[in-house]
Amino acid sequence: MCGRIMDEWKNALRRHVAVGVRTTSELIRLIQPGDWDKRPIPGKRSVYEVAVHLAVLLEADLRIATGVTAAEMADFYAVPVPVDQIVDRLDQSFQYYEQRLLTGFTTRPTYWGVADDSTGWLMEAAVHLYHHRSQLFDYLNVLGYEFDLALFE
Ligand code: NI
Repeated sequence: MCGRIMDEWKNALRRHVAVGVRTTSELIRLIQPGDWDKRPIPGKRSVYEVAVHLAVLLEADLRIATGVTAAEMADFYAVPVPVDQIVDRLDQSFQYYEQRLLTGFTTRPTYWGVADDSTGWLMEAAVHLYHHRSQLFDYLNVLGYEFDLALFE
């Protein structure tokens, strides 16, 4: 692949992930104190759990992509994220993602045996972010939130 095309897809991916992060932050900032523990879909993640999952997944997925163990990921997920730090944690994950997007990284099979290259993992993390942003968007709608947010640019 020639350098210019490489830059094009990296720039495009960074732009779309940045939009996903910004709009996710806007949704998280809307959440009222009494709603964090609600489960709009019974048996599925709470509002808090979806927000924290969104905050860490860009970093988590790229760590998994480097072949870390299940125990290392359990430690990663066990770090508590207080409600008032979720947006900052999301920004931190985006910085982690952006740095690896720009510099590249070496992948190894996941602890459950899936192998992919760095491009595949960067795409996976992006669609994963948008998947859960949609989940949070739906949760807030079900809970009666009214907001006007442009989800795509
Ligand atoms: Ni997920």
